[in-house]
Amino acid sequence: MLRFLTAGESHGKCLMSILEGLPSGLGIKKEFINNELARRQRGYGRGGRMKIENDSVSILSGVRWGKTTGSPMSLEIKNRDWINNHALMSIESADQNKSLYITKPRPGHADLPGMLKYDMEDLRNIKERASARETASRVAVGSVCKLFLMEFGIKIFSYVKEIGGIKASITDSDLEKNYSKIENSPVRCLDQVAQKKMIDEIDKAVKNGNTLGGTFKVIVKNVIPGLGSHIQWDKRLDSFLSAAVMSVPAIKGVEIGAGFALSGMTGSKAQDEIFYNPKEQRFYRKTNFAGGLEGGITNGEDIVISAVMKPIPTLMNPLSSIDVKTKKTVKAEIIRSDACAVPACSVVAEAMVAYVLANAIMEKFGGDSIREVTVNYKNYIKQTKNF
Ligand code: EPS
Repeated sequence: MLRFLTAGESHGKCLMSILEGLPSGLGIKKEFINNELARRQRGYGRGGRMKIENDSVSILSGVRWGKTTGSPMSLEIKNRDWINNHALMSIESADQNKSLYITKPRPGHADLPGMLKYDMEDLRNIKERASARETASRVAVGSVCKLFLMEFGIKIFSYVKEIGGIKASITDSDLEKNYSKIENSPVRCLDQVAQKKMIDEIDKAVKNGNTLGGTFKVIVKNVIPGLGSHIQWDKRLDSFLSAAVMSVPAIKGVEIGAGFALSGMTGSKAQDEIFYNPKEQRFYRKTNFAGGLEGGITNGEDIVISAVMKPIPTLMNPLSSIDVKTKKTVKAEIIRSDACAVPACSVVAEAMVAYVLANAIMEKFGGDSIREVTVNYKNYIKQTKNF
């Protein structure tokens, strides 16, 4: 079993993560992790923070001479902005300064429920951890999981479908061929007309002190059939994938395959008929409404997940709130943030999906070294071909 934890505040010294359960012998390339971190930092509509940070990972344990040792990996990402905030973020009680408290919670953020739950008068204690800055750690962990998945030919892609009501018209065919264009798009969108409109919409939101959300899709290719299981509720892989994507800040909905559109289809239209390719000795489908999952088990088709990110709740033109100190109606705190982070969010979702799939592979094939896992994996592939 894999597991990971993250620690760190948005403006603390650093972000930390520990990833445990990877087999030994997996090649780790720091440049790959850093490239994934850079992908997360990009996107039109990001705020001032991304000009300060240049995220890069330090691997503090679990890797020796370029390969995992099987012991927990710890990954550190420094917060460059800590230097501007170290007094505010001090761990010393002598540095406490009540005049620096911020007390006007932003509707939609973790501020108010977090203050009530943790009995905090200063919402900084909540916002520092609730900040989407934490997702840099997840991308670091997810990129290690991606390296693991690559050993089995599994690749993860993502793109933006909609921002602020502007829908892109794109199909998933030729995704790999077109991927460099998606990667180079400031909104991770292949549809040039929609891209221009999305950018205009983001500009408009910035001008009005507003924010925008949107939807994105994560697609996983070269997945084998048989990950996850129907036999128990807590073994269904689609539930883990949904939970992992839902755990990304600001996500309010997740769909697998055709998702909510299935409600309007008849049973005969909504399923993916089964075919067999004797040359490749494998079953396949011509459609993928199921998004690669049937009964909580991968069926060998691409895993397709869509999600909606709500507009970021930190507004430069803030909504009404209550000052928790005075109980008077006020405008919510104005705190530096992003106007739109949907493109970044899709990269974070990729990382979460990578983690869940790496875990599913480890669960099915076990093993303490990459050699052992690979042998088990190959035997299973042989078994499915001789089925
Ligand atoms: C983010 C860092 C944050 C925000 C944003 C994402 O930095 P700062 O708070 O210093 O501006 O830009 O966070 C949020 C959208 C949020 O709701 O907290 C990052 O690294 O992705």
